[in-house]
Amino acid sequence: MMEELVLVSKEGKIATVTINRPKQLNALNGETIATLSETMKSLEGDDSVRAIILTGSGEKSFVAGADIKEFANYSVEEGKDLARRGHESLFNLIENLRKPVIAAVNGFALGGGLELAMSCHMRVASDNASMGLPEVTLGVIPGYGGTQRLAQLVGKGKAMEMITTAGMIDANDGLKWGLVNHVTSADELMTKCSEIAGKIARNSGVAIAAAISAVNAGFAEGVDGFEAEITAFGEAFGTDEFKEGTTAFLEKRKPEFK
Ligand code: CO8
Repeated sequence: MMEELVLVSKEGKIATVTINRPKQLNALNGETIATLSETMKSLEGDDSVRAIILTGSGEKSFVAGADIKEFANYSVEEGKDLARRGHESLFNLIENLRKPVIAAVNGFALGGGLELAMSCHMRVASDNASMGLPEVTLGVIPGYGGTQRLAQLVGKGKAMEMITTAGMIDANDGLKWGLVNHVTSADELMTKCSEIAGKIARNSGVAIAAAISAVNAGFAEGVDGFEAEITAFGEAFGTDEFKEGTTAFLEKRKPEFK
């Protein structure tokens, strides 16, 4: 029987998505990207899910990159098409998902793998993680948003160094550089991610979706992030969750967000 490429499990309001090609270190082939995309869309529409953890199967790798075997013989047009489809169907989708996605980086996060982790809303790395964008060793450049999102996270100088040297950094440098939010032991990784996801799940999902959109607006070309914030802030006053959150505070009880 064919192994499923993407596994989904749910515990309470938290869904865990596991990329499941451990023999290929979870390298992203087209089918895995398409399945991940469908999985994320379905979880976005699932009212029982409030936060998502994304990780890789096995103890060695989050994702070791795009599947080199698949694109090794591509033409210029095929390369462009592959990158554009990836951006649209998965990487931008995750970045703009209405529910926070936490990357649990459990080993190698290289090339498209680091780009996938960077499209998530936050990253927690185990202390055996190695992260880098080695594309220039293959004669290609990061094509799933790495040139943009790495510079946003660690600044232009460090991004230039990582991309041009193709070097890998460990979890502690990732933490120092702002690439990851937390570092844990391998054993504690999923617990830490669940703890963060649990905090998220207690808050207003409607407000969280609006906040994600406002933060992202500041990085979008031709969009005024401050204006986006003002609009989203005002719109929040018309939501049931605003009524519940403020009423609960005034009644000295915990809010119950649906
Ligand atoms: N693609 C395909 N197969 C891979 C990949 C990959 N990215 N990474 C690992 N594998 C496979 C290996 O081929 C090997 O398979 P097999 O057993 O059939 O030979 C298996 O996984 C295990 O790998 P190794 O034996 O190499 O394991 P090691 O522990 O010796 O090494 C490394 C681990 C260091 C992670 C090593 O596997 C490696 O260097 N992998 C490639 C890393 C890399 O260069 N990643 C970037 C790829 S390019 C990319 O991601 C571009 C993104 C943008 C694309 C935009 C659209 C084109």
